[in-house]
Amino acid sequence: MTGGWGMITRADAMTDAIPTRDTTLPPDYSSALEANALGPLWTALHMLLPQERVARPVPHRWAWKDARPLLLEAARLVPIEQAERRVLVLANPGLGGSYAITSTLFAGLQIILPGELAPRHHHTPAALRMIVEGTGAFTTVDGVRCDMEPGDLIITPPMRWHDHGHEGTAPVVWLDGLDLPLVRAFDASRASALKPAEHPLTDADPSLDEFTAAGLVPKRSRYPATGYPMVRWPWRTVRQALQAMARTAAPEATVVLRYVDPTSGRAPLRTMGASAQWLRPGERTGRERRTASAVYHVIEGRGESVVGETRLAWERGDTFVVPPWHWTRHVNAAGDAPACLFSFDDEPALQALGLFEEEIEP
Ligand code: 1HN
Repeated sequence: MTGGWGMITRADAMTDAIPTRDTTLPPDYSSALEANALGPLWTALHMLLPQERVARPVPHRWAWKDARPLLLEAARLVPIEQAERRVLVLANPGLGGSYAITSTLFAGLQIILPGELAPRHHHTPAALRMIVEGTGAFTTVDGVRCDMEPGDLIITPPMRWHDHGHEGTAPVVWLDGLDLPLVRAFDASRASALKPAEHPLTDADPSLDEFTAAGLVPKRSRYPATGYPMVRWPWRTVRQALQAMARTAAPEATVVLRYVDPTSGRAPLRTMGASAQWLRPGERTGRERRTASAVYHVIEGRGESVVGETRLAWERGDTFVVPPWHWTRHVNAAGDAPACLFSFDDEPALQALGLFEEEIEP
């Protein structure tokens, strides 16, 4: 860990510890620095500013077939009253047990049983949910009832009250995505005290009655003005849109739709963006890399993605992570069926900070 110029290794660059001792200096001087909460920058500069980007999170895939029985077991072992939210955290193996799938993003799989209520709370981190399995559950966001169907995207923006309920007959599972590690880096993470789940004030959400066609937005909304006019993007409509685009796209073109606030065209949340990709039967995409990190979830089909040096095979229900600046391509392994990938990322945060870059190979 110590050493002078040019001796900082990649391993050093992967840790947060700053070498505070320069072994070429008199020990008394180093001790005096430490005693005064001072440290030499020159032993750490190459670690703080490596010549190549270094990402601590590694590419990884969480298989649905492994996670599903463990979620069902959690539902048996852990009462919802005790858990508040019954979530298994997707912990990136490169991040040493932190509650993070990348340095900025959190992902977890949440299970709720019929009849259960997850109480109302709100918090400073933004959250989104991608429904994985089951029907009959709903989430209430600021009084707006959002039904959960597999493949739906639902957001809970910062400080919006939300709770979850389940009126169906079988367990429901969804993928939670939050900007929690980023918010924690600002020491800005905070939640409210709990309240009981509320009876929804509406029986629909704006995606069902006010944003039903692209290019049209209501002149006046019947929903409260919260700054987040759309909170749910039903998979039914997203799939139709992807399929229509795939029909006319050039064979070499990628078929990707971005989820946006339809009134502004901006990402659904300030910190997180989301996309849905359609991979035609047998399609192999070109390679792309970005400074944003992304979490992918397989809504439909099977295939594999090559992320940096790592090959990740996937099928429906699997989740995998693409760390920043890793060349990535996706392959639909099936010759006769499309594959659909949902992803969320921290691109809006990087854009806001002037740190977003991407490269797309032809
Ligand atoms: C949270 O509030 C939810 O509201 C899910 O369902 C996952 C992970 C970390 C912190 C808060 C929810 C969460 C979370």
